[in-house]
Amino acid sequence: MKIYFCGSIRAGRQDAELYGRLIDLLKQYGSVLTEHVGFKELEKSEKTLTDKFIHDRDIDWLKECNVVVAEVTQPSLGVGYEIGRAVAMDKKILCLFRPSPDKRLSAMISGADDGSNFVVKNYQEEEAQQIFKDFFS
Ligand code: 6IA
Repeated sequence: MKIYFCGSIRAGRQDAELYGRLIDLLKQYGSVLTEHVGFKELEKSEKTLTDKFIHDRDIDWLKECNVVVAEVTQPSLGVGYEIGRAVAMDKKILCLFRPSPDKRLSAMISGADDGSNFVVKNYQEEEAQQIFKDFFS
């Protein structure tokens, strides 16, 4: 099982540590191709890569993966783009959103939920383990 994890990078790193913990949970189910999304020091390790290299490498990984898991609470153009490309590739997709009074998920994500191939879950972090268990079973 190859898992492509999406989370905000240039759109803001406030959830980076949470991404790291979710990636650790996901490793029980397969290999996570995009583990760097949860690295706190990402800016340093990826600094020498061109944007074209990052884009083309990520699209190759997206083609290669079996499932996409996206943390969508912090809105990110890159994550939205990856989800759209993944839909076009017929990938199975799980989007995770932490509701709060000041955040509303885009209708283009919440409205894409079809209950099977594209699943959107409102969650709190402690529920992630059970959500992954259900999604991967
Ligand atoms: O628009 P954003 O930057 O928030 O897009 C984030 C999403 O795009 C993530 O899910 C990643 O899969 C992908 N992505 C964007 N930038 C990178 C990157 N390096 N390395 C890998 N994946 C990326 C940027 C490094 C830079 C801050 C020095």
